[in-house]
Amino acid sequence: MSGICLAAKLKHAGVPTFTVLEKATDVGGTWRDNRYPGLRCDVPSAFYQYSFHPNPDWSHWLSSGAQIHNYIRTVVDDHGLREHIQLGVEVTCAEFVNGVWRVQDSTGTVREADFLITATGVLHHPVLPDIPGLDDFAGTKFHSARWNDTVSLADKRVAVIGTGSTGAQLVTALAGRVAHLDLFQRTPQWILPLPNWPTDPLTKRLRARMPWLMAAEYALIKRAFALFSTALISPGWQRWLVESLCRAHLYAVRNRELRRTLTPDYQPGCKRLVMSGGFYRAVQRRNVDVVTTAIAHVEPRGIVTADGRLHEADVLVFATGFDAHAYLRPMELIGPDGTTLAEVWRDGPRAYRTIALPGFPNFFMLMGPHSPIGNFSLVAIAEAQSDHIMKWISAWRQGWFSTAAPTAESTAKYNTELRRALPGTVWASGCASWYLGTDGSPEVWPWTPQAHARMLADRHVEDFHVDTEPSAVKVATE
Ligand code: N01
Repeated sequence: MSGICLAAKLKHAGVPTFTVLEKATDVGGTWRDNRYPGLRCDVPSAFYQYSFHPNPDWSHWLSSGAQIHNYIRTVVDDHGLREHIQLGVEVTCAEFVNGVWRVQDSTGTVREADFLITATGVLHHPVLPDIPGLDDFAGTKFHSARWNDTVSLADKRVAVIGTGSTGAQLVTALAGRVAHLDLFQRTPQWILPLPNWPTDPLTKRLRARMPWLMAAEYALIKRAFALFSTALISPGWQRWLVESLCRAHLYAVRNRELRRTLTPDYQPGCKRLVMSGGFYRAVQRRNVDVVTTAIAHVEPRGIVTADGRLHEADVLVFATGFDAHAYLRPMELIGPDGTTLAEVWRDGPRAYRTIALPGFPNFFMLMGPHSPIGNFSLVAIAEAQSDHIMKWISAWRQGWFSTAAPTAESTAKYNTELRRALPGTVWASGCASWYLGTDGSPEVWPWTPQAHARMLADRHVEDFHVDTEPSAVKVATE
């Protein structure tokens, strides 16, 4: 999603030579990889889209993953990006040598580039649980992000492990389609009721005829989500409102014991808030059990919990999330002085203003460390970061510099301010989540998304080591 965003901006700016390298055989990133039943984006489609490519035809207020994937493919075609994309190319290493990035793929082929930009996503590497006996299971098992379409789930006993956004969407979609469903819940989740409805044909026609209507819709939802994000970064009435809505929603669960089982003991938003209008209905079905006893091991017939009970299953689905901190990995980056990314990030991923790294010239990241990823539209974040990167590329094309990288001092200063703000956020209020780094500190943006956009509106050249030498030659030959 973010790579295509930047590619479109490069194309619009008339940059003649750029290449997008993609290891898979199709574009779409997370919307290509995730195909599980019930997958929807919980950010409204009128906002979860590129502002430069509004789509009047979204079928729903919250669209399906398949529809978003198709939208991204359409953007690729409509903006003439296909010719710039090389599919099936997995980058293994990139090294900055003699003023250029030498980018090596898994076949050993090397491409040279003046700028290297990574758009490798945050939730990319599925995590499988470390449960004894998993390999002994006689049925079918797979991770939610590697959905197995060859297995028919009707009339099957399905066990779902995990109750994050994925688990909630999966259970809502599967409950009515399978013989029996066991949901293994280690920690309950707060669920904000978010309704979904189809877009009526009149709205689609109005959107298509009046683009300003779509722009207004985009701006309105963006504002609402920005307001929501303040609930996450500081205490106040917004946080109280979110908590009240979640607590009231719990009363959709009629059975007191089940309601108690589903009630978290941490603040809403501490773990990534789940948005669902149907999850509580699904778990109250006769054929669904919420299992809270810890999983002891797996045996051929199913899952055995710590109380010795066997929960028989034909299919095991791991909705157990992703390694959110493996930015860019296993790719290796090597700076001009031989410093590697592995060395720089030994204590966790740190960046300058979410987009750059000291010691790595002409290198930028989309969705880099501490990008605002808490329940906001990542498309809007990708656009703000892409616009910023385009400012640097445009300055380079005008011959203003040859290489630029943030200074270690400016990066340290930014990270000090960031770390000072993190303890006040809801993510640091006491729960385990994928937002937390290995040091237990949240690896997310502790201010508003507007503050992120404002920060990136300027290049802050004073924070960079800027080399002005040989650029003019390159521009003359471009
Ligand atoms: O993963 P998660 P996800 N035994 O990490 C449990 C985005 N997203 O795929 O809480 C038992 O949130 C774990 O339990 P616990 C969104 O940003 C967006 O659901 O650690 N359980 C947890 O319940 C989201 O946050 C959409 O105790 C185990 C679950 O697995 C992110 O993706 C849709 C376990 C993992 O939850 C990731 O969501 C879907 C074990 N060994 C996803 N290991 C949109 O709509 C883990 N768990 C935009």
